[in-house]
Amino acid sequence: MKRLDQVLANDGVGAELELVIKDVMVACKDIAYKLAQGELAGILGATEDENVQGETQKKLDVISNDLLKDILIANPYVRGIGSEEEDYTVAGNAGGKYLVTFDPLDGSSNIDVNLSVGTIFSVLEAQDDQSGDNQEVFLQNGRKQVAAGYVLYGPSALLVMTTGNGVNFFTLDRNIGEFVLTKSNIQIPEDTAEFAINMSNQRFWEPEMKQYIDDCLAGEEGPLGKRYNMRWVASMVAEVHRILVRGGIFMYPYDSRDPSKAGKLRLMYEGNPMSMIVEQAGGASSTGRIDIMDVEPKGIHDRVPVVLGSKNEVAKVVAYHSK
Ligand code: AHM
Ligand code: MG
Repeated sequence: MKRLDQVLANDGVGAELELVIKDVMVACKDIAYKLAQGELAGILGATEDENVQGETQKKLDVISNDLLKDILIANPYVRGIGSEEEDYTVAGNAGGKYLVTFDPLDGSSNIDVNLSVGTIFSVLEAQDDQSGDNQEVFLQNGRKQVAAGYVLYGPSALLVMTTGNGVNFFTLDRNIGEFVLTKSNIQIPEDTAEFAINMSNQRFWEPEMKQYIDDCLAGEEGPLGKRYNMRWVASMVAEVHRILVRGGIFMYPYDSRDPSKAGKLRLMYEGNPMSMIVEQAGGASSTGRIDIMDVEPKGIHDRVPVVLGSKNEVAKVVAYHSK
């Protein structure tokens, strides 16, 4: 079986980027081991702090953030990092070529109930010589990503990643402490009859999204002509992983609960990396109106409406928005 470093070398990934990805994995393995220990490691429960998004931080959000931040800012090739749990971007090495953004523990409402969570990361190249504590250097659209991935901490820990050459699955072999290749060249089925959305927000959606979901619920007799199934794990990493394995469509659309926010999910460390993975696996990813990776960020914590998954179903949702 091939190890992650062998696959990266085969894909022609340069030594510097490889060392950045390997450091992300050192932190992720540590997170995986801590999660597996659960209550025994004393890492469950909330802190008394809120992050910049106004969300209460879980102990494990903070621990995971510190693991990733500490190893990455010490990496000579990392100019800086941006994290869901850091108010501002943090400088690494002034000579570093790469910028890493991450959500250290996504789906964190699942931590205390022992359900799936994940780490999401995205790597960009610094385009000029500004320091990594200046967020301007990060403000590039998703097409500029040179690598994107997530680690899903489920019954097994899985790394799913792309460097622009297709999508591979790696499983953490705890006996040797390495991620080994377990599936390559992942392709998302183009059609699906399975959607994932938090239905409790329905009354806050735009009319186009309401109409699409109403038509899904109408089943065979409705305009979409098929009977849909629904899933909602409340963990984007788990939803995207299900879609990579068996197809589907995941949506966290714009809603009017807080008009200052364009959606719940964040562009630079949730929307963009997941979009790169999904597109590299033959799927599609949109705000409902434009491709997520074409959205120009204005701030490191920008939010974005997300519609991603099986290509033909995403195209239907986009068509509802252009009516
Ligand atoms: P988080 O980064 O604070 O964990 O929030 C992101 C998560 C996603 O993983 C998931 O799709 C969504 O929030 C679930 O939201 P909700 O609780 O509204 O269902
Ligand atoms: Mg998140």
